[in-house]
Amino acid sequence: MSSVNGKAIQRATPKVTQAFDPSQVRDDFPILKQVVNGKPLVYLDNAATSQKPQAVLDTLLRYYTTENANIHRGVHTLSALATEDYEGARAKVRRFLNAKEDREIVFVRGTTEGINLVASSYGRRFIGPGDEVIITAMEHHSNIVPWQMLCEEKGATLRVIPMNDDGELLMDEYDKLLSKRTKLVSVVYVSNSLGTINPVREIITKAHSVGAPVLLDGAQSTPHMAVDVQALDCDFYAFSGHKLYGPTGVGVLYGKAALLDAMPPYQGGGDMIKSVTFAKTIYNDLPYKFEAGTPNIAGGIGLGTAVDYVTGIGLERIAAHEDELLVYGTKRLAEIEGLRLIGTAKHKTGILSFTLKDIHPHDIGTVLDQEGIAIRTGHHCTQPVMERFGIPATARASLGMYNTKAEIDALVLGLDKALEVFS
Ligand code: C6P
Repeated sequence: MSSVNGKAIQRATPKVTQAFDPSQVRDDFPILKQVVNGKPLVYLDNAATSQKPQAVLDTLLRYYTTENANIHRGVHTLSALATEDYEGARAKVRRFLNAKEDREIVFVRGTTEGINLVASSYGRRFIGPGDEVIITAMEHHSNIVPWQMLCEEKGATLRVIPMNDDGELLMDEYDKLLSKRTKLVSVVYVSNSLGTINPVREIITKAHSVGAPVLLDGAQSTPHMAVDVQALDCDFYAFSGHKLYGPTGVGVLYGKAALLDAMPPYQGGGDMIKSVTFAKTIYNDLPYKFEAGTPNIAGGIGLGTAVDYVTGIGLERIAAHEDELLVYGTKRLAEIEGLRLIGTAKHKTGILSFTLKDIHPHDIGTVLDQEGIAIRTGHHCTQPVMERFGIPATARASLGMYNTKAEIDALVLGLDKALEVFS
């Protein structure tokens, strides 16, 4: 364990694992060779979306140049090839998450759609007046608004687990919120604006003790740590391909087969049916029941390649590297006078969210952009988190597998420049 300003920083992966040298992977990402505003690109906006390795780009090109066709429909060769690759990608994701069966892997547009699917389908069927849904104080809007909409429609109540000043959940408060009224718990695994890794195993065990299923928002955990949905025993798990070095417009909802089976379809249309007459429609089996219409075929296949790529390097090694960078970045930022780190949980991943004196985060972002450094500024779709810390916005550097200590140094130099410009 390392220490910054007397504060212990616990690593995301307790296992001792050999971190890798990021120069080994940087060559795989063509965009990183880009010059932006006359400076080499320093890409520190990985929580928003990560860059794509050549292998993923090649897959997209190969798909469109050699086998583009609709899936599950045609008898012709291209359709068979595309179907085989798309279903092959599903099997890769199943292995990646260690789900029991391929039919538990539903392709969606991303985390947002995955959560909306559960709120619309599971929520509408199983949540009613007087019931309660529990979320946390650090949710992304996509894990707040769908539940608010559902609760409003059903006369149910949304309960929120509060957090402390470090951005850690108050688990005693969670215990108090749980009751037989709790019908679902939906929690972010890793916070996008604070970097906190939540104690999801404990959250799940406690929710199950009152009979409530748990959805994990895996948007920020999936790219940074190995996830085993069976070991976690979560009931639903949603993530986005584009944060996992895969294409945009595709993501995954994992659900336990028994739950998915009991849920009504989310959307109606082609592919989600076995037969249709004007009198009655028989729905398709899992997972197709939830995949109405032509999906993002290239995206799904590209996500399969991203999974192969990440697995080839090893998530433990990626996490070890990012942890090392997080410790280094936390220490370097602490040296800057007037910088306030937002999100100082003991257990966190590579998110460095901060304010700097009274400089508006957008101004910080603009100065850094002139230096070729990409970060995100704003509320990061977590307005309640900003409110909790009494700030309108933060500047956020978020780390990926290809980032280096030299890039953290460039960030610090850029922040010195911002201080110079705005002091
Ligand atoms: N966070 C960020 O810059 P989509 O847009 O569906 O791929 O992911 C939504 C989402 C859900 N949960 C969490 C924890 C997230 O971080 C995100 C996306 C990006 O932090 C864009 S707002």
